[in-house]
Amino acid sequence: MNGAVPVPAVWRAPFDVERLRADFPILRELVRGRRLVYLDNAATTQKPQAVIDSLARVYGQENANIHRGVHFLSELATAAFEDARRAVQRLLNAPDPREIVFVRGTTEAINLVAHSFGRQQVGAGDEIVLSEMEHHSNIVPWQMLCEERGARLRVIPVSDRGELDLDAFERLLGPRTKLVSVVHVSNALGTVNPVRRIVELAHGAGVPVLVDGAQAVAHMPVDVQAIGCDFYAFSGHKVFGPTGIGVLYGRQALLEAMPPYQGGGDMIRSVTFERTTYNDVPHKFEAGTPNIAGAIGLRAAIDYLRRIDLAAMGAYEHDLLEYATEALTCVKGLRVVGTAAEKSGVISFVLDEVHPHDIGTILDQEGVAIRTGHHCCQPLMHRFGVPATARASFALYNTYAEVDALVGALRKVHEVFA
Ligand code: C6P
Repeated sequence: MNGAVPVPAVWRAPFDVERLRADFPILRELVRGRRLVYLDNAATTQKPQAVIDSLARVYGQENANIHRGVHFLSELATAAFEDARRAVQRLLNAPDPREIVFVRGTTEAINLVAHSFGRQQVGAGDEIVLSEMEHHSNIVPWQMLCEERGARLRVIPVSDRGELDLDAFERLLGPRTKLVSVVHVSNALGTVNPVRRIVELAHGAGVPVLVDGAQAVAHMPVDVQAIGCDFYAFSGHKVFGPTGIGVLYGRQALLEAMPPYQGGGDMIRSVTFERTTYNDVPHKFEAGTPNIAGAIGLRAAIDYLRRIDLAAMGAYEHDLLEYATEALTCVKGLRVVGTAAEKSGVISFVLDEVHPHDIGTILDQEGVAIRTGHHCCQPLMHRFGVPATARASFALYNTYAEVDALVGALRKVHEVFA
């Protein structure tokens, strides 16, 4: 009953994908009578048994509210929750656990910064720099802030290959820039952005940087100190953890100076009708009962990732992506949207004369799960002149055979539309 998952030694290369797949029970499921081919990992990843077990253990044996009770279970749950915070700190190589704020997900993390840091720092005429490839979660909160404050968004353009124009970025930085907020890995293109360089340029102009890491953490080691960013956001459900839990990393000095985001229990030190004083960071930003089981489940996912040789995983995913890109490029009438030199995990594509939703529906009949639509990146779709794309997105448990199944299913699309 201690909430900790034993961590065996790291698995060494060669990357044993079949052994990994056995850890994910859903991959044994049949969909429409066929073995599931799950290629929608950018939307959400599947969960290893260790994460599923951790949730069952919390609710079956350890459930209590945290930071409140003096009883045994409450102390146990509090310790497990705070252990989870330290596990996230280690995952991101953050200097201090107080820099890890638990939130619902990437969306809430960005909203927290927009409401708290944004309202404090951004005034009329100020500017926030984003990129053309941002997810709506990293556009709309800033747009709402700009509307409220009379500030404006400046947008880093994206090239035809799906890469950021860093010269244009440098020109956008100016005395009115209050924050740069960019995605680490694009969910719609797969582009891996040079976040370290972006931070360097922004800091050179005295501007803090938020990195949206929603699509990065499951695919590469992330080191917030090496990146040098001021804020980093990700969602638990995209790194093999539960939904409803996510993380905002923030530099301690910034978090200390920021006002609370929401008011309520746990974020206070003392309350009278005249005045409230606030708790220390990170609790100042965690009003109300948090997703306790979610944080403990996320810790189980992090422990699971710690057992994996991330360098071998990265090499495997890279080869799989290359194989898939080549295989898809051979499909008649198919065009890949997003051909950046540095890519991770995602292939977006369009097929002549076939609407992406029709592709998705026909693939589903074959047991192949992909996502179709604008991927919450309407400005990016506009940039590429398409209303939507079909998107296959990969994770560490996907295989070459599944890529072949995708290609085979795309041939069925051709047959239907011939
Ligand atoms: N992208 C996709 O299918 P939440 O919903 O808060 O966990 O994550 C939001 C988010 C923010 N940034 C990026 C880069 C993302 O990819 C996402 C979620 C999913 O692409 C759902 S739209």
